[in-house]
Amino acid sequence: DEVDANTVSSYLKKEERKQTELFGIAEGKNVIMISMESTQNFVVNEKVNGEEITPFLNDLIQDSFYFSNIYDQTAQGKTSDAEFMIDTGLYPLPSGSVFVRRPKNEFESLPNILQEYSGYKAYTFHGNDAGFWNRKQMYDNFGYEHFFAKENYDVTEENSINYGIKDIAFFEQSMEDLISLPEPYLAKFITLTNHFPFLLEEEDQLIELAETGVDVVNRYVATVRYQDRALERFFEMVKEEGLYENTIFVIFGDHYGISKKYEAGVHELLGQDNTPLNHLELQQIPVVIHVPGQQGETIEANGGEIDIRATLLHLLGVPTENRLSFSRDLFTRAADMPVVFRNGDMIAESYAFTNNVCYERDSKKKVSNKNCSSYLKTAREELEQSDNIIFGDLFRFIPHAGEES
Ligand code: GP9
Ligand code: MN
Repeated sequence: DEVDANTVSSYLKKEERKQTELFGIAEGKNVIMISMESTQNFVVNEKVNGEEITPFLNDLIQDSFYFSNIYDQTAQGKTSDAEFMIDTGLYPLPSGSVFVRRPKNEFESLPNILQEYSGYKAYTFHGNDAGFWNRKQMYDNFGYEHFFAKENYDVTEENSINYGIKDIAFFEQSMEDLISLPEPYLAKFITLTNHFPFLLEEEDQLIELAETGVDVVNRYVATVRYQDRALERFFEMVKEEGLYENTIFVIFGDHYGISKKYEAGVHELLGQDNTPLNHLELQQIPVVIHVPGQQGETIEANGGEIDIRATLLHLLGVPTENRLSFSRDLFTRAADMPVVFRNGDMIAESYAFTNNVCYERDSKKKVSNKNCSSYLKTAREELEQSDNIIFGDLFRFIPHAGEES
């Protein structure tokens, strides 16, 4: 209730939020967000048989902000957890998906913030059924104007595989609706083809399969490569339609694609040992923010998927001082703030905690758990406060930034 709401408010307001010269560089631009299914960061700038897995993304990164140390923080809600973090700035739940468990809560959603800030309208494009992950209901709650889901697309045997319409057809068929949206808009695209078990017809195989001992990984390389081609096609069309210049593009992997069960293939591909620390590092997802005309820069700071939201708001010039959110702008994120995982793991600047062991990251050596304890305390507090907000539906009691408090 209100007492809990005050506790959460004061916890989050302790933190200082800094401005940089990048604040507002994308002010007023349309926002195109692309959630790349199951895309891990190890594919970026990696080659198989001498061929880049993601040639388009690798090129784009040259002219983009590339956040090269960002971790997947999703839990059982998978794609929906990724969406939830970015749309609300809260952590996913310890079990299940918030989309399914708490679709009627009050949230300070990204669509609502952008609407309030500058009249943005928000839309989602995705080839699966509108009811999957209870998206339709949650999107209505978040304030999306419309969800262009499966029934919006011409889905045939020919143009679909696995979960549904293939990414190239998906982007091509989305264009007509994209160009008709009132500006400014937030348009979220969620890809589908690079989903386990990573199936692809031969005609769509644009790279030779990898040759590790794990077929899932060998196929993954090809579905990621196909998705990369779909992104390239999308950018071609966006340029043809004259939408490119006035848009900020936020592109990220939603979560891991290769689970522990198949990870030996990744270790083999990358020539690394199977260690708990390597497994933890493989939870990195690519995060790329492209602002046309802006010089490229790689930002190596540690961060989590949840931080994408504040980073975008920073570039759009939306003040977040009075927002209650666990998202921290990646340009200024404090180095000693751990990246928090739902399974009890955490990553800090010099230490990482996984499988109940504290590691020194530089030496990769096990060290006394004391070295991790203050970070673990922060991690527990973060998750507890976030869970309290969700389970108590505390935004009902917290004045929104736009309102008088
Ligand atoms: C389904 C797609 C995949 O619509 O988003 O879901 P996932 O299994 O990754 O949560
Ligand atoms: Mn997913």
